[in-house]
Amino acid sequence: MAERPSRIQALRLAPDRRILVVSDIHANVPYFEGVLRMAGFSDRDELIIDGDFLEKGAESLRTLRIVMELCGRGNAHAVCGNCDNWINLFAPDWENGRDDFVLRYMLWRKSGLLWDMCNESGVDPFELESFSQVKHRLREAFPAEWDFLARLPHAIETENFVFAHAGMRPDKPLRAHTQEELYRWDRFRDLGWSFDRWLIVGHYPVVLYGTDRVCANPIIDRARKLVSIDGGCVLKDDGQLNCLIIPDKSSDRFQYVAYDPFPVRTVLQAQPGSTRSWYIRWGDSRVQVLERGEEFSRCRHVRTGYEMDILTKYLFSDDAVTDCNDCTDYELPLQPGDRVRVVEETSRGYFVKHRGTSGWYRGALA
Ligand SMILES: [Mn+2]
Repeated sequence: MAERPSRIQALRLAPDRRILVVSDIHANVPYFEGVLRMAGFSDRDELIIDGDFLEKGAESLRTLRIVMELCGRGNAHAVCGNCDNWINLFAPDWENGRDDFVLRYMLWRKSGLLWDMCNESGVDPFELESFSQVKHRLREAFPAEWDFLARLPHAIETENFVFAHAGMRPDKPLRAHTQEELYRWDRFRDLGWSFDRWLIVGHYPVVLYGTDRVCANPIIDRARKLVSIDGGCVLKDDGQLNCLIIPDKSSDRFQYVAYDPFPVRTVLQAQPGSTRSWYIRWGDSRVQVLERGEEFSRCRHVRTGYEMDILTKYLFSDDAVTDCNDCTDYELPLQPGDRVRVVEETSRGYFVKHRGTSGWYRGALA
């Protein structure tokens, strides 16, 4: 794949304005609207949309138009993530062999920007001869949308901050980065790099950095000036959309709010919290089913041998060895009066979130 130069946008901000940062909206309009409401977003704030506002969720084209509308007002600024880079379909060095791959992706997902554009414009990808025809029809049908995507920067910089979707190299000037070096890093935090200016990234759900428990809140690493904010919106059943709040362009006294749609209830009994737990997660989710039950199944995590009961509906297949949804047996330490967000209600208690951390609560809720 070609190494494409990046576009970097330098942003001059007025003092005394909050900077709100959201990433990885992934076409989830209710979460996006929910988190902006919680943050009290208004014309007096700046909003950075730190990449991956498209794909995976239900409403890519609608999300794009909302982002375009916000950016058109002047106080919102979007960064291109790896899921937003559709304009590269029309790059001179685009390899036509990749068209097939894109078409297969579209037909498999049955959602996403190209799918939505086909639906709205009445283009049937099966009727045209090649994907090349499809994409050129879509380009003609949605000029404003493609123009917006073509102008998206791959990073936004201010005096004290860099907003890039996935990461950057500390040893290279920002403007010398390729697109991929800004929007495609896995486990970026594990590289151990530190930065002179604060680097704010999304892309890699923060929950995946956990080992024995699951927390979706932003990870703020003061020593390395690195903040990871992807709360796993759309990708995780118990995920959330985080909004990092920078109080002013020269402040690093960060706060955040997080949106998820789960009902909030009140804990009635104290629970000590587990001393031993495990988190089975995406990419490392192969389990052996020891005993399959209707609601829960006893499973052994193949790589570690750790055994736990997993909701049977979280198992991906009926096979004896299968992958499963992200899950944990962690029991949260809770006090009466604690407010929790209920993700699952089962015969063995509630799977809840407390301050961003997911786990089981075996008692009663008001
Ligand atoms: Mn991404």
